[in-house]
Amino acid sequence: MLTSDDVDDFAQRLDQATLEAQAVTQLTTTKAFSLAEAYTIQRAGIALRKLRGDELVGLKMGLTSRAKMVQMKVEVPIYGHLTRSMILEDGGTVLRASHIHPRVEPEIAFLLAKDLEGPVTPAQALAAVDCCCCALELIDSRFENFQFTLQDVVADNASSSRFVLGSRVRPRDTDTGNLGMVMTKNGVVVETGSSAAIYEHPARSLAALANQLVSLGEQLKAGMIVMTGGATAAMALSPGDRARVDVDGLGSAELFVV
Ligand code: OOG
Ligand code: MG
Repeated sequence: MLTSDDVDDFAQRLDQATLEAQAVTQLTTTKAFSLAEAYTIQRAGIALRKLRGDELVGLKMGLTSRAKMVQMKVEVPIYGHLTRSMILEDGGTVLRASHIHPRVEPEIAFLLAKDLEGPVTPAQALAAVDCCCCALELIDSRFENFQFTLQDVVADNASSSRFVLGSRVRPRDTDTGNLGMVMTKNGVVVETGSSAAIYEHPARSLAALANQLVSLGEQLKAGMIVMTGGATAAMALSPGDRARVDVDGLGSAELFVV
């Protein structure tokens, strides 16, 4: 079992790694910990961001598609916290030097009109949605070689770094269940897929998040953004790259790396 000093130490280590863009060794090689403890470390890390004036704007699901589970060799869906400083406007630029080994993945995001409390079915979860949009998530594991165990990646806030929401929002009754998704790098198609890859349906990912939060004392609130998880494997980025996602009926989102 971790002591509260262990939790603080691990959260600080990951926070420093983020601020300095320096990879660290997986935490679990220092001391084993449970999944519940991993989420405690994650929340401690978010508390450190809040001390710097950052604020919670939403939550994300991760490892909800087979492609992501296979790529990362972790087969359990997880969630993380999204803060205001992670928002990048559509077409915005990120510095390669501020990241360790950035990757980008195509996603569907929901904006909530109402508080959402589990247990809920996907249909009930959708009733709390205001609108949906396409999104890109920039992930940047704080661990060496982008390798981690389930506990490590949860402690590391599910590798969150930045995210871009597409500007074309669609109403909640838009069926996001099987939309074609194309991700390009510098105009060249790198990944193609369907939103069906996201936990069978992005709404199912949203419901799973609400249901997971029940036992953890956290809530999905009206106004929050929920990223439902990458539909394909993530794509590595280098300076000069332009990454873009196009989703059937939802438009596009893009970002640049310098
Ligand atoms: C973990 C985060 C996964 C997703 O959409 O599947 C994730 C990782 O791949 O580093 O955000
Ligand atoms: Mg993601």
